[in-house]
Amino acid sequence: MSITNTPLSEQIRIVLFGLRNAGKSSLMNNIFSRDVSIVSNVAGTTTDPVTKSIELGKLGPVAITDTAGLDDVGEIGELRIKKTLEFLEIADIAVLVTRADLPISEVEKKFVTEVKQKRKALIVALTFSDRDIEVSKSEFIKNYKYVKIDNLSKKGITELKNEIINLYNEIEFEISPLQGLVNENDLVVLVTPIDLAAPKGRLILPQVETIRDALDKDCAVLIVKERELKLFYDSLKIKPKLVVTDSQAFSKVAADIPPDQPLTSFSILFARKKGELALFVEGLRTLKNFPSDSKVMILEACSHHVQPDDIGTVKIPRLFRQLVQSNVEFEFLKELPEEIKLKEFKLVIHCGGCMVTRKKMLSRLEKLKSFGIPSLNYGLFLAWANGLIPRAIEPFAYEYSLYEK
Ligand SMILES: Nc1nc2c(ncn2[C@@H]2O[C@H](COP(=O)(O)OP(=O)(O)OP(=O)(O)O)[C@@H](O)[C@H]2O)c(=O)[nH]1
Ligand code: SF4
Ligand SMILES: [Mg+2]
Repeated sequence: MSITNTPLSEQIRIVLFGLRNAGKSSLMNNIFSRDVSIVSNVAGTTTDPVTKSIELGKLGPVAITDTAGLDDVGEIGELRIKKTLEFLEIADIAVLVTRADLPISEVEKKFVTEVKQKRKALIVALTFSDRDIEVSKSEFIKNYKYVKIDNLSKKGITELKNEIINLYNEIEFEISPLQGLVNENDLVVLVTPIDLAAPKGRLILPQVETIRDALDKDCAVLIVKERELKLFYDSLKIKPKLVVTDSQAFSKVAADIPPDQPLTSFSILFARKKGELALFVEGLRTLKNFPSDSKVMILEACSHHVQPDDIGTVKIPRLFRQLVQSNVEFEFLKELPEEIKLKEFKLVIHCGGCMVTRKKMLSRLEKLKSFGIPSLNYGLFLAWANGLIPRAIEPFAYEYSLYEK
């Protein structure tokens, strides 16, 4: 995706923070090689945040924001600081811009503590490196990733960009549930059964996130239970771009809508969001000729309340024994076991991972990959068990091509 068609909400956010006159706007202009922000020696030149997008290597399009000084003064100054700190909430990478020739200030120390508390990635851009470095500043930067910058000669700019790109693995960057699947003004239908397993009075996280994502993408959303789907679907005047259903209602939903209607499940959207749908699709291969007397791990990522007909402990083992191999032993775990034990498993079926970060999921899946243990997730397994593969992965060109192979 290029900068122009990647919504800002899906770009990695890099924010330049620092005291007034630290050289933030000069740095911004040097990163973009043109005048994006106003530079002057008057403290407090930048009053409103300025955001621009740029391609940065494997990070793809990133949005960089220049902010007002963290030490702004007066009533309006305080409001500006508040506004600046709001950008810390959405920042994936915080760049602290600080002058080499000045001592570290309390404001900067406090800011860095906050960045750490919020577990954001941090880089220190040491501006004015054309001057001698002050003692307390040189002590301070030892604790952080830093790059020496001279904004006047543009020294250090490429290095800073590279350091930012190197943070790739530290950023918990997830694609959004509907990314690349819908465009503005599309209609998305979400099918959300309200059964015994549904939490009282609210929707589950994957549903809420998908609704929000559709709205962010300027789509309309029709939310129905599986029982009402047919009635409302048949009365629609425009064809939905995508129908997303809870895995458990998959067969009913598929039967109630035309075969050419793109359809997938929340679990599959979230398997992709965590980054490894392709791996799970490859995992489907092991279901053919699954060895008897072998062990299957059911791996969940949090301790949710176990229901009477629980997906992980009851439904999946039952379906697996019926459809894949009756003679298998299941183990139910929340963490990957030690290596000796891990090697005993022929397959791992992971939950949707809705409560954990992509980083955590990826590190688990990487480990399984390194041991040559295939993995699947609940959504994909249930879709397969209900005979809906390949239909449920058709909306994903790459993964679908893997399946076709
Ligand atoms: N010598 C030297 N001067 C610099 C450097 N970076 C910025 N300056 C100068 O410092 C002054 C302030 O730079 P700005 O980029 O406007 O600083 P800022 O952090 O955006 O300031 P505010 O918007 O007021 O918060 C300007 O006169 C710049 O030319 C540097 O690396 N070395
Ligand atoms: S993280 Fe996994 S176990 Fe926990 S609620 Fe989400 S899908 Fe279920
Ligand atoms: Mg400025």
